[in-house]
Amino acid sequence: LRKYDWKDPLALEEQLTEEEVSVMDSVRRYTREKLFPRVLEAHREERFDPEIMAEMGAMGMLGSTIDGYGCAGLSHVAYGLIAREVEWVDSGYRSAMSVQSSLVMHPIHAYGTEAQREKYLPKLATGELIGCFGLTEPNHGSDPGSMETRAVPSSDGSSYKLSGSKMWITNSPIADVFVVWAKTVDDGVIRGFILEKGMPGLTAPKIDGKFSLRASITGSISMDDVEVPAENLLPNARGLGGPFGCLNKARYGIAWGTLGAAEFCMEKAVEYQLERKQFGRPLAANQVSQVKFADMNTEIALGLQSALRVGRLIDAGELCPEMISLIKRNSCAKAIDIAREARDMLGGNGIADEYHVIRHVLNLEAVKTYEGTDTIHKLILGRQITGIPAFSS
Ligand code: TGC
Ligand code: FAD
Repeated sequence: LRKYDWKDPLALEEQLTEEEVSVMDSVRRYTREKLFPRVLEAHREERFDPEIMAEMGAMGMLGSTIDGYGCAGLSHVAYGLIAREVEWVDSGYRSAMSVQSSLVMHPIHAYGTEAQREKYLPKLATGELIGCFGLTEPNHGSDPGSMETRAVPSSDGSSYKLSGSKMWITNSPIADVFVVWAKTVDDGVIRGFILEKGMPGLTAPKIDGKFSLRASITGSISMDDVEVPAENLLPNARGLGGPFGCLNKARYGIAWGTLGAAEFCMEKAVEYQLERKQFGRPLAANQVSQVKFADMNTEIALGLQSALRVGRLIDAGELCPEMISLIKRNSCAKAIDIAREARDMLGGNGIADEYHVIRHVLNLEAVKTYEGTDTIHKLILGRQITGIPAFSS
């Protein structure tokens, strides 16, 4: 009989390739030795250190599924494993990595010209350039199809003038490259544009006072007649399928990442309850604690298996957006339940940032909301089950 390993209950590691195990191990070393020691202060001071992008770049963690242009050309399973290790430390660091990889490098690679790929991808891969993705607007979050940002083509077709604003944009205050989605006024079609820091009329102020993802920087984007050369249009994206193609990748990464946060919280609760004694014995000796640990272990193990299954399908060219909705919302919901339960199991210490669990609880609130809220992903599944879209009349 095999021995049960609660740190890898369904033997996930045996289902990985040698390369995937090696990526997981080296990213784990980096995140635990170099990222984890910084996160407490970063969270307290609401600060993201851009140097982290360069470090991730040096590790091959940015745009890791892209072949060429200085990228690692890894499998989507490896990308998921990277997200899991980073989010074990903090969802905000995973945010920075996934925006750069899935929401900035992916659209340039998938929808851009060869010249755009060569200009931007190598520097985004090293972290020398930082990118952001502007889809959400102050008045349009779950319903990006109603966006108000407009792109007016010049009479000679050599440029576009972009006007509008984007809200809740990860990395925008420190971004060099902005992938922005706007409707071209002549046809009302959503198109993607690459904007660069310093373009006249473009500003990206920071949003202060977040109680979630404080180690990630978030801002808005304001565009006041920003003149964008026509060569900065992403030619191969038309309609909502463009931004959603990017969201598929990022949502998939979140499905792995949030389980990393859940693993951290469970490990912390086990360690704490084995050490702390009340009524003359370890808290972990109570049946109620063991039942909670069994539930956590089960949800994490099943969640990781489902993320692995979807990753293997993506690598086989069988991406199914609804499967991604299923695992994104499930991982977020299970991770937030586990983090809250772990917080309770640490008693009063559970609310102290030095124990890190409350930070994960707070972070997971935002992760449950961005990239499509829990409700929106349920409605995406509901539409497939019933054939009736419930978003609007
Ligand atoms: P709908 O009619 O469903 O679709 C419009 C067009 O888009 C296509 N499409 C997709 N294509 C690829 N992948 C997907 N997942 C797709 N979903 C839809 C669809 O085929 C159609 O194409 P066509 O050619 O027929 O026009 O559109 P809808 O307007 O009814 O939208 C429905 C809904 C609610 C599902 C959608 O709007 C939605 O998903 N809303 C959530 C918005 C969202 O996720 N925003 C995320 C912003 S970015 C972000 O949060 C980054 S956080 C980063 C971090 O820090 O980690
Ligand atoms: P709303 O759409 O106004 O939703 C409010 C509530 O109503 C939610 O509970 C929702 O589930 C519910 N709801 C909405 N429609 C329906 C319906 N039809 N039926 C039932 N319930 C419904 N966006 C980007 O473009 N780029 C980024 O980099 C980015 N980073 C982010 C970082 C952070 C920290 C946060 C918090 C958000 C970020 N976002 C980003 C925006 C994010 O994607 C949106 O917040 C999200 O899509 C929800 O939109 P909203 O906030 O406008 O909420």
